[in-house]
Amino acid sequence: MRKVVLIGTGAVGTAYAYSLINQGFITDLVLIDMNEEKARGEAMDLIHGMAFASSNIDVKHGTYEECSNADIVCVTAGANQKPGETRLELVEKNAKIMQSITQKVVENGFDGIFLIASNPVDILTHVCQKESGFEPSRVIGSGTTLDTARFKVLLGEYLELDPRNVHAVIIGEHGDSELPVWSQASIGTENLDKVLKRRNNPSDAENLEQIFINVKNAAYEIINRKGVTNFGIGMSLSRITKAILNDENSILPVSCLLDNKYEQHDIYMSVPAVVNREGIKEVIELELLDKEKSLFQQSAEALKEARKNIFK
Ligand code: 6V0
Repeated sequence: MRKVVLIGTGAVGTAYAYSLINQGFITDLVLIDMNEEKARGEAMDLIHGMAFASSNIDVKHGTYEECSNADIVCVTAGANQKPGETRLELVEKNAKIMQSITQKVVENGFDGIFLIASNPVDILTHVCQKESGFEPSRVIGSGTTLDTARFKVLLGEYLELDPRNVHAVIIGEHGDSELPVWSQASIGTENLDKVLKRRNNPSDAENLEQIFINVKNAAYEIINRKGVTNFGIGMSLSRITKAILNDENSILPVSCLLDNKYEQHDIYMSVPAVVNREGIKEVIELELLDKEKSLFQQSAEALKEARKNIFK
């Protein structure tokens, strides 16, 4: 059995559920929402798609009791950004929601891996870890998996290459203070700098900087147009879920607890980490340039400032 319990059946949760059932690597999916009828309706809708699914998945709406034998509990509940609102501005209302959800999940005997998407995801993942008392390796935030996906796609488009051949990562806060690790970016097996030297295009530096700005502002641009972002994050969450359930040892930029890594202590931020059946197997410490280190430090400071009323 590979069972996922999803808490929060809004735009993000349902995109995740839809992505999961289309990929067919789970056996059981339970939907929970404070709006029980919404969870029920979403489950009904997904169940009807089973006639066309690649494998039979037991989909239903349910209660927190379903967490007792779940492999993964994914939390996508909480308020989302309104146009112009930053992720960090959601912190106080969503921290309370995260605390109460975590308590209910743990009270019901959950012993698997928490996967958190609710924003601000770095802080809320830490709230979940503290509230649950779980070892940090079993409490993972989606972090900059989505931002990194956007980065790879936009770089791939610019260089006219398959995004899967773009190896580049966004680290730090999933939000306005995130940063690209240009120094470690590679295309195929070649360092990006070498590729750029060969291209010898004087506009590259400026265009690449604009690509990062577009990545950073993607959520705002999407929300201004459609009100929410959901498909990209839904697919990012199912990618992380697959890495866990298939014991893949995949390197993904997820939000994880940094303790004596990147000169940080007791803070959840995104960096590349090895993800497998146990959760976070290893936090990878990249060799950053001084400039990148300083931006990472600024990102940590922004998160600490935003969480100061949450962790006193
Ligand atoms: P939405 O569509 O309003 O859905 C939220 C759902 O949560 C609703 O169905 C609510 O009824 C439910 N809910 C609220 N409180 C509770 C509770 N206490 N218990 C159970 N259910 C509850 O929001 P949307 O799905 O757009 O966003 C959900 C969260 O994901 C927000 O915090 C977003 O900011 C965040 N996102 C995170 C992303 C990431 O990359 N990590 C990306 C996009 C959005």
